[in-house]
Amino acid sequence: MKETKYSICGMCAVRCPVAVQVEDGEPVWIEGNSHDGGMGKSLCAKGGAAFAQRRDRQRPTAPLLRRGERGAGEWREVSWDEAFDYITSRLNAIVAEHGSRSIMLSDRGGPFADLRKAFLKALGSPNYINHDCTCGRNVNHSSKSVYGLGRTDLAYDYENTRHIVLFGRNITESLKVKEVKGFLKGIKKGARVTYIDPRASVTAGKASRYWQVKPGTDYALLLGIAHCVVHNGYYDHEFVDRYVNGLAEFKNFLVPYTPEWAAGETGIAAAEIEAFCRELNEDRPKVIIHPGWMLARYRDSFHASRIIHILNALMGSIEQPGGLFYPKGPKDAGKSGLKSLADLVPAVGGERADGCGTRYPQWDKGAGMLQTAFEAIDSGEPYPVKAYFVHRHNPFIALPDTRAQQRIFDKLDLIVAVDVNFSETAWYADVILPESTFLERDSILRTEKGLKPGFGRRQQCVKPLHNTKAGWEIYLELAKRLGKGEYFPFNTIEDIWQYQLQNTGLTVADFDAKGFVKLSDKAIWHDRDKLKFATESGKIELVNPKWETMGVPSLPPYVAPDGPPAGSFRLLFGRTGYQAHGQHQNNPILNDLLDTNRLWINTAAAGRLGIKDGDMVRVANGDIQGRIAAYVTDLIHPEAVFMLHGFGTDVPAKKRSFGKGLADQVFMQGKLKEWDKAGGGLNLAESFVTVTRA
Ligand SMILES: Nc1nc2c(c(=O)[nH]1)N[C@H]1C(S)=C(S)[C@@H](COP(=O)(O)OP(=O)(O)OC[C@H]3O[C@@H](n4cnc5c(=O)[nH]c(N)nc54)[C@H](O)[C@@H]3O)O[C@H]1N2
Ligand SMILES: Nc1nc2c(c(=O)[nH]1)N[C@H]1C(S)=C(S)[C@@H](COP(=O)(O)OP(=O)(O)OC[C@H]3O[C@@H](n4cnc5c(=O)[nH]c(N)nc54)[C@H](O)[C@@H]3O)O[C@H]1N2
Ligand code: SF4
Ligand SMILES: [Mo]
Repeated sequence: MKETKYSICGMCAVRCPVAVQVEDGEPVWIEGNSHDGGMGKSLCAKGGAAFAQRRDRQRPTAPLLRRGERGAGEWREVSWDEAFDYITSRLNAIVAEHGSRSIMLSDRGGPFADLRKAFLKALGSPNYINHDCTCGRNVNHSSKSVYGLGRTDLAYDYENTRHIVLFGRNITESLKVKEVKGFLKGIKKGARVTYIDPRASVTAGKASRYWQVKPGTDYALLLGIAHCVVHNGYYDHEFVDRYVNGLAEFKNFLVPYTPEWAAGETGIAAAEIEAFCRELNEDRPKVIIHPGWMLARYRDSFHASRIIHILNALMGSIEQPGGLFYPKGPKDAGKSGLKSLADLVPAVGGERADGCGTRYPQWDKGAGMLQTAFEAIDSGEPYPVKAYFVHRHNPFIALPDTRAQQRIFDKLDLIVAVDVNFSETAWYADVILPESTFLERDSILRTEKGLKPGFGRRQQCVKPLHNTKAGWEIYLELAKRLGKGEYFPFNTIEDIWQYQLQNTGLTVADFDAKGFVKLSDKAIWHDRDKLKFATESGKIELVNPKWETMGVPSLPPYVAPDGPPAGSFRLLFGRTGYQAHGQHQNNPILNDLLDTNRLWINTAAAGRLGIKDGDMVRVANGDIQGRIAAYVTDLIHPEAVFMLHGFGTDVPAKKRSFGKGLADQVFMQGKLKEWDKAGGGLNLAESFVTVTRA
């Protein structure tokens, strides 16, 4: 018998809606869930490789307990019962000695994190942290300082826009299926695209204007653009008069930052900057200037991003078709939201180990900050952290300087990794709990914000092939064994779903037809005359007094980045459409498409070093070095070299990818301790390497 099951892809953190055809208990076809118009039947290459992930045996297929030294890769397969017993007894001992706050959990954030937050809260720890210190933290915090809203509280209407401006937002490769489709539709309808990146990615190939900016100078470029916009009055005067605070101060601050000045810093000609600004003036308010996602990787990224948030406001593009809009939630549709699992558990007070809200008053407590939590593990201050759950997170490659991390992890008494793969971090853990692949598991329901808000369901499409469990089963069982079962009165996923739906008037069966439920038939737009922002003034704050009192200046002067030392290059990195970080390099299908990375190096720079396209080169930073093939090209700025992230694994169990290509993060020595002081994002792009012929 053939049936179609609607679910949510898990091959990357975008989590697209999918339709899976199942025949006699086996998955036979997967495509986008076409009930979702933006998605259609499209899927990316990674989603298409989901069945191969399920079948792959080079991944943990049963709970594993470490036998040898940490990282030695000697494991003993155990029953779930034994794994749970081991974790419970270790945790009980740790809590008895160090208190419940000594437990920490980090994960990949997102719509299913509620359960893990509830779990940790039930254990009495405030130390839940997500992955965002190396992802969108600077962009998020800068958005808070301008609008009082988080990064994801504004979304983009690409399809109906006139101009899309992308600062290193490689939208066609670092992709979300629905977003890239909207982007391509926008281009088809005539939108201009300005793409700014020291490296010409695939997205540069879709752009009407490409600027090969000098790496690390976005803040200068943005100040030049803002100068031109403000001093020529190229902005939406009505919107600005109504909603924006601090324009006069901003204008004054911008005086020295002329386009001519910016040209000197960035390498982009003043006439080009001026022509671009005139276009913005023609195209507004249907303009989208993406505040960057991974733009957040330089020491001044918070401020670069902050200017982008400000420019969007100056364009008047907020809550505007063809511009930015508020993704609406259930409340905006006059409906109740899903009940939170974390609300079942009493609040946990006290200082967080990572210092968010205390040592770092400006940083969001909800997401935490992993590198300062690592400092706490290292120093035992403000209190000891001894047990670490790593759920769907791979800090050894997501954060820089793996060696420095290992030294810190050695101070932990217990490391539990919940993963579908042998991640580099799981390989160093004490226990690996294998989660079932997304095709094989249910998850808690999620809220889907948007112009038409709704709820979505990931459901089990097929049974697990191996001795694996769903996350919800793992955490409920652990909570019970740790004496916290009272908070989770559920036995099945249906029990959880019913609890989540309690106030919504919906039933679980309502998800069967399409996999999601919409709470509004038509797009919801707020009245543009009555917009509210979550800052203290209720306005968009070009100068934010609250952030200033927390030690973050709104408009700091520009400081040029350090150039590479003689003979060195700035190490840049990024993604390909075939891979999600370091997750799928060993996936049989995706490995077949691309099994290694190469080092992009500028033609002239390579010529000086006697390096030809395809030559093996040696890349080094201090005592860290490795060999990789060179890709000699004009498509990268002469000051930088570039490699795809996620390759070069040192986990031998991943036989297809082991040792292939180079890992960028190992070259970022010392960078675990260097971050944007305002926003907290780690300075991933502030490392230099030497390159020589091998
Ligand atoms: N040097 C360098 N560092 C970077 C980046 C970079 O480009 N270069 N990118 C940064 C960015 S933007 C981000 S978001 C982070 C990402 O860093 P992470 O969030 O750590 O990366 P992911 O690849 O999303 O996956 C983390 C882990 O989840 C596991 N996983 C996948 N599916 C499942 C599942 O269904 N269940 C469970 N339990 N586990 C699963 C994967 O096997 C992987 O080990 O890295 C950041 N760090
Ligand atoms: N296929 C695929 N899609 C993904 C992901 C994935 O792993 N694989 N990850 C998802 C995640 S978690 C995220 S955060 C997003 C990330 O989305 P993006 O931020 O778009 O991702 P990246 O590919 O890391 O980086 C984009 C570009 O930044 C450029 N860059 C480097 N330095 C500078 C600079 O000084 N100025 C400017 N303007 N650009 C610079 C790099 O050359 C690179 O081409 O992608 C998401 N989508
Ligand atoms: S972008 Fe691709 S891998 Fe990621 S959720 Fe969507 S289909 Fe799956
Ligand atoms: Mo990310």
